Amino acid sequence: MPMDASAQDSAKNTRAAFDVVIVGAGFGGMYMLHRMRQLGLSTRVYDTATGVGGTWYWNRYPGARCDIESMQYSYSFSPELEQEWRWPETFSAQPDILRYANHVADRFDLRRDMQFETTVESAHFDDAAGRWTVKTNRGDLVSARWLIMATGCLSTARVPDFKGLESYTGKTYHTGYWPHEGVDFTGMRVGLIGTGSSAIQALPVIAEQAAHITVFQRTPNYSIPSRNRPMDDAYEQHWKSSYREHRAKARMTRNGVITPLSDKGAVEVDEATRREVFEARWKSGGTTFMAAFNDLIVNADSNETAAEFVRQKIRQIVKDPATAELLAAKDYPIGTKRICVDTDYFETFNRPNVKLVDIRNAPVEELTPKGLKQGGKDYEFDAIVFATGFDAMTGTLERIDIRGRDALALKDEWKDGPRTYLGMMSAGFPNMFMITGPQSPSVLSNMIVSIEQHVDWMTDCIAHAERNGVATVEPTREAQDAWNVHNTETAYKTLYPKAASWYMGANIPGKPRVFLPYIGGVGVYRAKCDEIAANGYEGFTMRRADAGKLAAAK
Ligand code: NA7
Repeated sequence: MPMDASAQDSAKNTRAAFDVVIVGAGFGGMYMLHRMRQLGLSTRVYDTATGVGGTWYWNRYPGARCDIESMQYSYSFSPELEQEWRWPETFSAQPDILRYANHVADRFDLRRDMQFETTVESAHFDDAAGRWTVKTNRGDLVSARWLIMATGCLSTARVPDFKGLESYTGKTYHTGYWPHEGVDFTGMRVGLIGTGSSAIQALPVIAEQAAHITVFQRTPNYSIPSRNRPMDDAYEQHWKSSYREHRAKARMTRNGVITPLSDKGAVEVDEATRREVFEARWKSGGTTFMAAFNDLIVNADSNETAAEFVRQKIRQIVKDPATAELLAAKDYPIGTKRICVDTDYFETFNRPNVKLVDIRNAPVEELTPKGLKQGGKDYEFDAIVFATGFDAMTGTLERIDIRGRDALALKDEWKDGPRTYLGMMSAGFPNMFMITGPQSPSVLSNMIVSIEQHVDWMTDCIAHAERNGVATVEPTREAQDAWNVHNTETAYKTLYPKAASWYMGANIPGKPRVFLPYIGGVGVYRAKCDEIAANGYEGFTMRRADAGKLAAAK
């Protein structure tokens, strides 16, 4: 029987040696490959998927859409690409972003160094050789000097460990692993578990098809209408005519997004002004609602004014008062779980075929052959959709058997939470970089801005090492400890730790409760990373092959 292309690749590459191995062919892995080629380094990218796109490859659920504007959620590294690509809507739908990822892969001829349908199972550092040995599920056993984890922040989808899960005989879907051929829910009775961003986007679309849909809500979410619309030519031109200036500005913002910011706190203005400002933001739509005032994530009183504004909107939109009250989040500050952006989410609860079930105090007891049992009641469903989220930021890295110096296991090192320097490297794991790793701005930012910043910084660091005969680069424990303290202290100056969110690891039973991303701001973080590089890679130890140190760690 003829082997398929990937199987042939695997056979060919068993025991190959590369300069660089990249795990993941999403936006991080694609750009890293492009930069490594510019350095003349031989590189191999592995991905479990059949194609590029990462998050946008997997999350194909109905309604999946980016919550950052199209003109800002794109690569900035190629002015030609920037000019030639046209986004059809102000907020891009998943198929358009995946089309863009494929276009980039073709345009920069990336696929020839990529191997799909291949999962990296382990990566072990060989101290004597100063190289990583990488094993895949297809039998590849390759080595590389540099290991780049471009594994994404939300790439390990999670179905809760419900009792009786296997007994259910209907169809099950997770929003993060949606079938490529799509799902037709016409005439079906559907159960939807979860009310995070994915459920909020999927519900209005599924509700249009399904005979009936029951939404099981553990925690209500704050959501702002996206006001998505077809791309306006003048708006597109406004961006394209000065992309360089816009990109430079975005890189120094708090979130990597250019947003009209306020220089006032919500409690500094009178109620009528406050209301007017919130109304204007609600009308223009999107996550910029949280930038209506400059103190919404640090001042509980200010935050409450924004939260109450959204609750009032929900009460106006949702006709049944009891349902509206259930949908109105009250016990955590707005924005401290990622704020959602929707198209007709709250309106969908006015449909006769949609029912909300509050499961906060009465969890799903078990799945049954025909559906599920909750609150002592049996529900029957033809399909159950799990919109139950991810083992965010650390889950994918910890599932790979990563061992550094002296066979140190990453998951043991991180058992009390991730330990990194700048969210890019971890002490004991030389030459292993994590693109948008935990303790970097990552999920609190425009991911593409943060990806490009990490890839460019890592490329400079690798080039510096290659030029200077450096065999290994690794952070010192002191620098790493200081970054961990700084990460936590910065988070606790805000209201974020008050929510039981996936930012805190709270969605996974047993996961340590530590604040995972870095909240100091994209611009501040970039300046810090640049300063560290300019100071001779302060906090990193660079060892030559002869074991001499190039730069003393400070
Ligand atoms: P999220 O935001 O993690 O949402 C998952 C939802 O599933 C959330 O409402 C959870 O409730 C709910 N959930 C999780 N486990 C359970 C159990 N055991 N029972 C009932 N309900 C449960 O994931 P999304 O995919 O929606 O979004 C992830 C990110 O993608 C999003 O933030 C954007 O950045 C894009 P909980 O709130 O934990 O009580």
